[in-house]
Amino acid sequence: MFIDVLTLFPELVAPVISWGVIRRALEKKTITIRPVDIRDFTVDRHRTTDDAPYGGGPGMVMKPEPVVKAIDFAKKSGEASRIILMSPQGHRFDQSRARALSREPHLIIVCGRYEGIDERIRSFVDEEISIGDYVLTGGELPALVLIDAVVRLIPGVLGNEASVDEESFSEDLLEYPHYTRPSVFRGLSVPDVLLSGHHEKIQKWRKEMAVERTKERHPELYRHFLEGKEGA
Ligand code: 4GT
Repeated sequence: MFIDVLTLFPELVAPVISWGVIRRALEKKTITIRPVDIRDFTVDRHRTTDDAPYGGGPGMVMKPEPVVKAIDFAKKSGEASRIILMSPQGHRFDQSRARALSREPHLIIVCGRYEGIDERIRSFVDEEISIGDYVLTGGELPALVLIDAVVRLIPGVLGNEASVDEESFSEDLLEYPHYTRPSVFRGLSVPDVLLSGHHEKIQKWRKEMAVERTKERHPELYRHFLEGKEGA
């Protein structure tokens, strides 16, 4: 997968992609991430990317021309591109969106700053995505959240390719509880079943815990899980 990140702060991207699972995916060439500096697509002497809002009011608005030129540049990589605008007004990002995007050959992710980008940018993107109902100073952190969630789903990126079965049960549920050594830590014991070596009992317990937690802590996700089971 090729991922272009269009931003006024390309140097914000590197620190996040330079570590762990994402770095290894880059090294293996499973993915390529290219920060694209929107400022490189300005034509005036001052390399201007923003301007005052029509109608007045506080703050500055990103001009559409440099952003659209940066999109046109990114599209030239050849592959069919999916162009995503990170924005608090977008559809809420979730695991099923991450799963769908993980099958795309080329993502172009547009990050805004200031009060946002000129409204007409929306004619040049395929979808608008929000990572949650809060406002940040730029779209870069949301873009990195999206990239992290998407990249780990690309086959070969995580070492432990879980079985299709395990995946389908865990997808719409919260994780079951995890434990490692020691078996007693400050008086707190690991549940006996996990020490039993009885694989089927362990699987059953984990699934029950996952379902129970989801029901208690995330009713909306739990409803989604029940609906999925009805469909199957
Ligand atoms: C929040 C999100 C996002 C921002 C989100 C335009 C200028 C938007 C700053 C940008 N805040 N972008 N994508 N919740 N801020 O996803």
